[in-house]
Amino acid sequence: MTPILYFSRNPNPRLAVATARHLAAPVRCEFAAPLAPGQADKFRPLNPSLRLPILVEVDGRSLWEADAIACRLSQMTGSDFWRTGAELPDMIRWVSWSRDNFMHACDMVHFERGTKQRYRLGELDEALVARGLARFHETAAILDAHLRRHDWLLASGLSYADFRMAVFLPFNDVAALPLADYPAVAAWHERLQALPAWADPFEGLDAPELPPLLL
Ligand SMILES: N[C@@H](CCC(=O)N[C@@H](CS)C(=O)NCC(=O)O)C(=O)O
Repeated sequence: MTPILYFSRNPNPRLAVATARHLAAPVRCEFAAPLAPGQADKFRPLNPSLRLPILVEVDGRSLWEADAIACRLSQMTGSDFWRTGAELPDMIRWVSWSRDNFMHACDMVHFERGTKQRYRLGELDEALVARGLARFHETAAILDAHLRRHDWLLASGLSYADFRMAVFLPFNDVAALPLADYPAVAAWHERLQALPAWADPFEGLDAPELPPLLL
């Protein structure tokens, strides 16, 4: 028996699959669509919010939230990708900051230009895009200042905090965030893209493409 990591190609499940593959974690990645008709009965006991990623352990216990799953995958593989020692507070600082700041700003814009258009969730709201872009500029400036002095968020090197912070950047063909205005952020994302698990976490997996954008 092998733990199962349920995923789709959307940002948070992509993050979990990238983490699993970066760590060579002993999990089987299985495509899922808990919000699709007829799927709720199977997935509600695994995650009551019907969102991905979900990790189901061999004893049947399930864990949801990409951050919690990344922590578990690091435990499973004995990796310090999720730090356990002196740098743990610093890692949590960046994970936490990203959720309310840089990642949140990216999410606001990506939701309008990407998710809403893929899943027919309503018309693009330019006022929300403008608010997201304003937040992006505020927070990218802070991130850029840090990354001008460091290759990765933590002093000792790559960690899960980098993956979490960058979760929406592989979707920038759609979100069109002005990354080039922040050269250190752009260079940091280039470094991430050089990691095969980040560049193409779905390689070899059976995973339908995301629905096309509404034109
Ligand atoms: N806070 C959750 C967010 C989970 C979430 O919103 N997942 C979205 C994708 S980003 C989802 O399940 N969408 C439906 C799907 O992909 O089928 C996490 O970090 O894992």
